[in-house]
Amino acid sequence: MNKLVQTMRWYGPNDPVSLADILQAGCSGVVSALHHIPNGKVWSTADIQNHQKLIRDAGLEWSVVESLPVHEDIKVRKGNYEQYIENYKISLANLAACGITVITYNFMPVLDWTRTHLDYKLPNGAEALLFNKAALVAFDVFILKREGAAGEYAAEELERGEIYFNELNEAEKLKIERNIIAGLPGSEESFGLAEFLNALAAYDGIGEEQLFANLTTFLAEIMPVAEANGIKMVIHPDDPPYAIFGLPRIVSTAAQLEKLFTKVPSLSNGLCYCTGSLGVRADNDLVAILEQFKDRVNFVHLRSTKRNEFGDFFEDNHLEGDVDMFAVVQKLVEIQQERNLSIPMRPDHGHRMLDDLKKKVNPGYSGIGRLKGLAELRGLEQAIVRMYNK
Ligand code: DNO
Repeated sequence: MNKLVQTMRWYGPNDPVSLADILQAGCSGVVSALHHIPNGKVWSTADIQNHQKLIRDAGLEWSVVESLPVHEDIKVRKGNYEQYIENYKISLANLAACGITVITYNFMPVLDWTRTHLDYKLPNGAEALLFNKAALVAFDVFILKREGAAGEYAAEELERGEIYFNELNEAEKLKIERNIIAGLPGSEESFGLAEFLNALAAYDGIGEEQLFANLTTFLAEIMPVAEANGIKMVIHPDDPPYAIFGLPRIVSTAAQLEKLFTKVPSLSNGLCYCTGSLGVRADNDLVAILEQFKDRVNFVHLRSTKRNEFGDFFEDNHLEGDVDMFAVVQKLVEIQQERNLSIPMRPDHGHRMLDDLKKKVNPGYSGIGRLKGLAELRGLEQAIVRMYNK
């Protein structure tokens, strides 16, 4: 039976988790990117091949690109966007020439994924990533002092944000600021307060409809290159899956995905199905989303979050939290048989635990926590496959 291709994200030679570690974790591939190349520049065949060789020499395959970043100029369709789109097409063709055809990207304005706390202590002493709504409001309204921010929150949210802010000392304020805007691993951008306000201002006058138009125009432009080269573009959902900082969000719900795939129906327009991002919303039915878009799911991030009534969520154990991981993996097992292929999967994030508590780690990407997540997911899939084979 077809089974998920087990991979881990590798940030390149400076990643504290080595390729040898990833191999020992039982992976056959890695998910990686050329992080040293500035956003918008071409990924040359030589650069791709060098990176690919490092991975192959370690006994692994470069299974998926995560991410080929979309320059902000493309998202707002201003400035040098035409050049950046041309460069994007060349990078795609170069990747395909090297045999790499699953390409992850996102269309989140300004910030890639966002968390307020990177060291949320769990009862067992391990640390998880947390999104605390009150901390976000505190930052937005009282630290960043974004114009109009206060008016965008409900009275209770604002009150909780203010209480939260009043209890912070200067060091804590700075830490929250850094966590939110200095750039989490994988984000290609990093901001200070003034720069961040400027970046937000680039979206003045750009609402959901305009951003959607910019995404679908971009896709229409690159689809011929993707199709000609057998490439599957996979869009990563918004994380968190709702508007923050007054910015438009267009990849958060099943309805938005439906709209996207209706507008650009090519099967090269695919989805990076991320349970951790989509699962933050109680109104996202994860199994139904998989079923609905099964022909387009060409990469999978498996992770679970636990939300509360205030809009906070933390990253739970992979098989716990709000995501029904059994049901998700069961559906994935079925889809892989139907489509007769194996879909690359990575355990998305993991707790900082055991020896990793004493080491420098990329938040969310410590070796041991991801190893634990991967091992649990692998066992879950194997058990389901055995049930089908009975
Ligand atoms: C976070 C990741 C994201 C993701 C990008 C894809 O852990 O899931 O950074 O790679 O949004 O473009």
